[in-house]
Amino acid sequence: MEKLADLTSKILGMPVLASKHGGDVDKLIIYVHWLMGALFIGWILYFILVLVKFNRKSNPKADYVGIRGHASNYIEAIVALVEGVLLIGFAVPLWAHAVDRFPTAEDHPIKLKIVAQQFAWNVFYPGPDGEFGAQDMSLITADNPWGFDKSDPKGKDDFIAPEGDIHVPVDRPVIITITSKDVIHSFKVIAMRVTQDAIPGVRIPLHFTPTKVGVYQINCAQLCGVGHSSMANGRIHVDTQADYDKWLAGKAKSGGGAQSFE
Ligand SMILES: [Cu+2]
Repeated sequence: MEKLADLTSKILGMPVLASKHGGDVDKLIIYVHWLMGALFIGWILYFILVLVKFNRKSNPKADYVGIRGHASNYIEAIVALVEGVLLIGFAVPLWAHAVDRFPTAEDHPIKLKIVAQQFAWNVFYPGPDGEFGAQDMSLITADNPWGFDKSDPKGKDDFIAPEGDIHVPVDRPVIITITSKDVIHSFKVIAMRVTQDAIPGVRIPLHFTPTKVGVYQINCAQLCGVGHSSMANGRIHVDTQADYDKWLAGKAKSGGGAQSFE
């Protein structure tokens, strides 16, 4: 089954996979394709059967009773059973993983905040201390557009990743809290098999664990305006832990601090 799934993945041209849970997402997609393929063949066979069995030559007179066998009931039951297995066995656990089973402090997750806007991703890092400084809407001014509380010591080392470039270490869970500054956007990283709408006024967390070092594209999956396509310039750089530490240290040296948000 595993080999057949790999082959199907190649036939379907599935995109690069670089996250831990992504394999299960792909499996669900592949199994749904198998079911759809079986239904496609089944309906075509049924169509041919109907053409042959119920044509005018073999049925010159209409039959008011119709089919007496129970084959269709059995087939229907089997299809419903397969659909039930896909739903309960694959889709529900995936959903539970996405919304319920967030990494805990013991998993040492990387925590980020993303604020989408027309047409860019503002990526906030908590800095070496791993904690974000306080934010409050009432603090928003022309020179403090994100409303950071500059008296909060936790915020001193926070920084914003330039040009929507995210750096994360490989094999460590990433939790991103997503919101939007203006319209509805959608944070989508195909390689990580994650998609989450960015909605103004709502902060929604998502999580994934990157498994492959590399650079992956971020897409906006909601048509958000004329510059929508330029949101695809965002990148996730999955680094080795050493490279990530180096990058983080460089950021800390460059000043960091809530001031750098201005
Ligand atoms: Cu967008």
